[in-house]
Amino acid sequence: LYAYFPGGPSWPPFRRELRYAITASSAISIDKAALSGVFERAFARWAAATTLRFAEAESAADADITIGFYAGAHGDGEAFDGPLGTLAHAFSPTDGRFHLDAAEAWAVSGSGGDDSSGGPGSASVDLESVAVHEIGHLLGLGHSSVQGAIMYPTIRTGTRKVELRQDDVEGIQSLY
Ligand code: TQI
Ligand code: CA
Ligand code: ZN
Ligand code: ZN
Repeated sequence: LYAYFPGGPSWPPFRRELRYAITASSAISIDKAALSGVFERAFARWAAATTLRFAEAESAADADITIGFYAGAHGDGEAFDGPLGTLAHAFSPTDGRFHLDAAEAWAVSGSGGDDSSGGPGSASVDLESVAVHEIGHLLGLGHSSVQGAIMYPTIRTGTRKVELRQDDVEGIQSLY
């Protein structure tokens, strides 16, 4: 079953249109347009299940959610650890910070659904899959006990898992 953060924080009812900015991506080699596409698709999956709407903002000053890639220590006391291990972390509502480890071999896969057999190379990490999971955290979901759910706390490297399961949908619809 799905879970919340302690105290059940969520974005308040007057904040149903959330803006996100990709503020730090110079440490990785994916171009800005491809990155925008990945995060747009990842946010759209949660928007489709809720009354929330998401739009990309030009700068962090205009954004509710900030997304950045960082290597090692980056000022929040939660240092990244090089390839694999921790891939990313996101803070609970309404903090809005979403950080990704710049040391991962991030892969951008095409649009479409899950692909557990093929997908990107086995050493690489599918960016959209991680983004969908971390957005769940940004919106207030903790980890699910349902294997196969987006919010289940493991993913195999080299696989793409981007489609919300019933458990994810029930969890987010209880918040929004
Ligand atoms: N990052 C952990 C995660 O997002 C960080 C974390 C651990 C966490 N416990 C938490 C965040 C409790 C919020 C609440 O789960 S991770 C996966 C998954 C990670 C893990 O780098 O280990 C994904 C990032 F679920 F597959 F294991 C993305 Cl998809
Ligand atoms: Ca890492
Ligand atoms: Zn961080
Ligand atoms: Zn998680």
